[in-house]
Amino acid sequence: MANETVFKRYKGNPIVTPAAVPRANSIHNSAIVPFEDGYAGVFRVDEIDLNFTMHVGFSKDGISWEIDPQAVNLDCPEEYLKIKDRTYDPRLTKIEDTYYFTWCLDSPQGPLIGMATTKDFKTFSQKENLTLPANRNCVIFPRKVDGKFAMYSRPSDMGHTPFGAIFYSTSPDMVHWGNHRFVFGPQRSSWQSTKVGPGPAPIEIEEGWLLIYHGVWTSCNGYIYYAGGAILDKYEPWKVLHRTKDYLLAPTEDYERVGDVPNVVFPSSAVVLGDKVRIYYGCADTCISIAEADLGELVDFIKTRGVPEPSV
Ligand code: BMA
Repeated sequence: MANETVFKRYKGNPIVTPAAVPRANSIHNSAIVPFEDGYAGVFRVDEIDLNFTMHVGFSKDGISWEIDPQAVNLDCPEEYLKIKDRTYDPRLTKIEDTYYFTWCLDSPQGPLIGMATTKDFKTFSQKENLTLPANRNCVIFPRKVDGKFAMYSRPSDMGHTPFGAIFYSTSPDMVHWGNHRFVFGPQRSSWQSTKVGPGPAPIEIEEGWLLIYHGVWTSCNGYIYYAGGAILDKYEPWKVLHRTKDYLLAPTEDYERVGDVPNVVFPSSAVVLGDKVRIYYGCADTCISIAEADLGELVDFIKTRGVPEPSV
């Protein structure tokens, strides 16, 4: 094990492996939230035909999971929206009593972001797509900002996008989105020099919004994925207040280094547990692990190990 900063890995990692779902080739970048007296999640499963599907799971402690062997069944009002292609990298945000569940859909016109809502993780009602192609990452804020729903997303291209920056958008109704604003992009000479994208939904803290994100650089052997952190202005969340120069987590463990896509830590959910924050992250596109940080230490780390803007 090497170079732990503020996040400490759980000793029992990985917590979810392909053995959890009969048809899984791999199970990784997934969405987890507190639910009733435990946790619920929507898991990305790359099945043994390499179609990518999403499966609901439940857990009492957030560590041992029961995952549905069947893919999630979305109640879809319109033939046009029906999912016929790969779905992946789900995210979840709770606003009031509703869970908003987003995913990336590999449509023939390029990747875009789909969305459904649920209250009970039994029935899911699919809504309008949140973005045009091409966009591969989207997280919804847990409350309205200045009276509007808000999201961070990462416009992309048709393939394994060699660029990527985070944008902020707002909507009065979760259907019509606008006010698209650049938030931050890659940084030269660093682990985040190729692209960055939002990870878990932003967490509201005293100083503003805490965003854990992924940053990628291109080694001579391909992409390497890291986790970083930023604090954004509470009222104008496109304004960066602080952003990590040093990564929060790097792929150093065997289960992060070896897998279908080697050298990946991909944070996709965060849960605040008292004064701690736990992240769930995909490992090498094969399994899921957790790591925890003291929330105060994490905020201090991001504030004191910052990188100057503007990014390049
Ligand atoms: C995500 C997805 C994955 C990819 C990954 C690294 O954005 O596109 O399919 O392998 O990044 O986990």
